Amino acid sequence: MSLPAVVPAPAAIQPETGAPFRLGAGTPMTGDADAAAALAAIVEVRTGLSPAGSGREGAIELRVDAPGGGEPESYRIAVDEASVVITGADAAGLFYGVQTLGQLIARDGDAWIIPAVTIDDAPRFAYRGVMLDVARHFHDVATVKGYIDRAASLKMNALHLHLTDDQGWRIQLDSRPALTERASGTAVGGDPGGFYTKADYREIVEYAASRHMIVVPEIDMPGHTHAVGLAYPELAETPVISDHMRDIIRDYGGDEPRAGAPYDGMAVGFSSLKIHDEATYDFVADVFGELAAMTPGPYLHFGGDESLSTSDEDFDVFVTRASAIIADLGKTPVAWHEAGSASQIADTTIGQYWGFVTPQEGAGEKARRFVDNGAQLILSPADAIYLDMKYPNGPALGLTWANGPTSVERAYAWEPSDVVPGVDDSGILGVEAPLWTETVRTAADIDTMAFPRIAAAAEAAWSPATGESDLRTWSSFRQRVGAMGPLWTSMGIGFHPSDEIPWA
Ligand code: TNX
Repeated sequence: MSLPAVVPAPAAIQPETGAPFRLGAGTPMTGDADAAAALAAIVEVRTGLSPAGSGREGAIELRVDAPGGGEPESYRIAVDEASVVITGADAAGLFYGVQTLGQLIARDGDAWIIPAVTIDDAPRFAYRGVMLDVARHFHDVATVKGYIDRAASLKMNALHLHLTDDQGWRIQLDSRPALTERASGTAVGGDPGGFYTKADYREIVEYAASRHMIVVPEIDMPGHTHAVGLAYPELAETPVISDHMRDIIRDYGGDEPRAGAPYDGMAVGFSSLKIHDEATYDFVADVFGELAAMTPGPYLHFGGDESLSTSDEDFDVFVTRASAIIADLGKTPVAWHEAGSASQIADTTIGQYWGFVTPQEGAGEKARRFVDNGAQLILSPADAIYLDMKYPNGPALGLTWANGPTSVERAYAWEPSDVVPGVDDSGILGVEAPLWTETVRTAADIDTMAFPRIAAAAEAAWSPATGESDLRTWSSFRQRVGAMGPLWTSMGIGFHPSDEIPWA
């Protein structure tokens, strides 16, 4: 009996000997109404069978049930000829069981079946994220909802929105209206900008919650803040044009940044908020105070990456104060790993590691500081799961700085507990795949860059550690991902048809 393909690999999967369950028009679904609606939508998209049809051939039962105290987000699936039973330990677990069941649906001649199988599954890490950069190019609410659906189908539970950068400010705030009035109109390459109204943001948060995802808003500081200066010039230092910047401008084109003018290039590291001015911290408090009230999830991300024109001493001062402001709001601060260099960062701050799978130039030490403080890390190793890196033999889209091009195999073949020396599972909150959008303009571009590599990140985040499951090998993964082709196509996902994958 061959093992049905599931991505990310489940903790335990056992093929059974009996006949498969036959899916018919109108197969009754009983139990949890939300889960039944989610499953009906997947069945309909995958098979064309409408759950409202007639003709009954067995039954699907969906329920939340954990009298024995199942792990959060865990589920069990039992399929035989007569029935399909999905039991979630909680609503999220039931939702993930539904996602798995959607992957199990297979063709059998003219019919649709679900093979007889037993699956017991639970996540390895609590935080499983994707990041979308809506600052370099703005992506509208419909596109974000589509990305939420895609990520949730792979059991991701966090959407990190990179809401601000040098090129634009994308979230409307009542306390600081000039940000979107004066700093949201442009994007990289002279493309149009855009921003989310507070109602748009609420809509995204609610849609994400309906797919068991939290939203993690990022306001990047103290660098990556040229757009702030368009709205509030008094808060911003004059752009610093280093030799490094001139190199980047030469490689990627674009003009040098100028104070008071929108920046539409791709260089980084030239902007900084004023560090020794109390007005800056009034601004930080206004921005995060308003975001805290709009964001039910526990995390507020304050960036802290690539502040190349802020001195080390000033960076230290800023990180200390910004992290304290967020902690005082009752939220958990998150920062890119550079902030780990600060002497007094709030000790609850989660670090997001974006160095390489093998840390270079002190990145591992900075990252470990968050764990030494008693907090944890989110791992986003750039040479593995930066979804904005070019593919080998792929489309022109994407960058290459992180050892790119990045193959699907390289996105897959790394183990979270081997990245930062001295940090094992207890110090790892989870895994997140960022998608920066300097070259990524449309929803179709997002699909191409994300799929199939996003599945590698999902498996690192959800599945057992490398070596703890026969499924956690590249040869298993490429087969299982190949089997997802028809499902992804029916979901409208335009994946990159990488020649590394045996597509079904
Ligand atoms: C580095 S990774 C950045 C971003 C760029 C990205 C492009 C990180 C924390 N900062 O500003 O968009 O590279 O890959």
